[in-house]
Amino acid sequence: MIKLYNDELSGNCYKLRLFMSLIGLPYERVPVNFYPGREHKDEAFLRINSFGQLPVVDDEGYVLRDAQAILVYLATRHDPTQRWFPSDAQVRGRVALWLSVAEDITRSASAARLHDTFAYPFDIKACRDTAHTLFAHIEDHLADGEIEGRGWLADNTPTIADVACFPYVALAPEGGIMLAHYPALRRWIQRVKALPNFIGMPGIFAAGIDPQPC
Ligand SMILES: N[C@@H](CCC(=O)N[C@@H](CS)C(=O)NCC(=O)O)C(=O)O
Repeated sequence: MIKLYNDELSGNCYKLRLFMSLIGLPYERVPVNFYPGREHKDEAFLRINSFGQLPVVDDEGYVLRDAQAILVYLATRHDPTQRWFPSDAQVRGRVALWLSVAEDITRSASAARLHDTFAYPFDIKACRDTAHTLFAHIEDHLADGEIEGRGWLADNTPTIADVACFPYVALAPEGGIMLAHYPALRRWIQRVKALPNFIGMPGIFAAGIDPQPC
């Protein structure tokens, strides 16, 4: 069975928990305490991932790090429908583009959350400014898509691009990045939450039970 080296509060680990839930893939969680334990920097974990970062998966001895890379692997190897990473060349190109944007979101919106929730010494203004620049682009893209009849980032149906970008957009208010000015982005969040087998995480609630809609 697939092992996921996991912290429940990590949005990058959640990307994979969410995706494996969406495709109904069983897995086992190996807890790694990110904060305050810093177990991702322990010698034992550095032997698994010398970058000292979560998440990592181990699929019967095939060890892979990086949430985006892992999404590509899981969708290719374990999704019998092949819907989440379609083989069409142009769709794949767009998925790759949004996987790259997901990494930019991690570097900005996730960093702002780490600053505000765990006191990480990041330049909070720069993190928030970069996140807002990205969110404004995504807002335009999604609003255009709605006019064209496309509700998802890379295609007419959800792909791993949506899964990769979703967590740190939805968690952005925890880093002081409010979503009030991004209505299309908020509608997309609700569409993701309405997917069959959607699961949440601390700070991301299933559709209809948000205590504080953003
Ligand atoms: N590109 C990596 C980034 C992973 C990442 O930043 N993980 C965080 C936890 S959510 C981490 O381990 N940070 C520790 C560090 O970067 O030293 C991915 O997408 O998986």
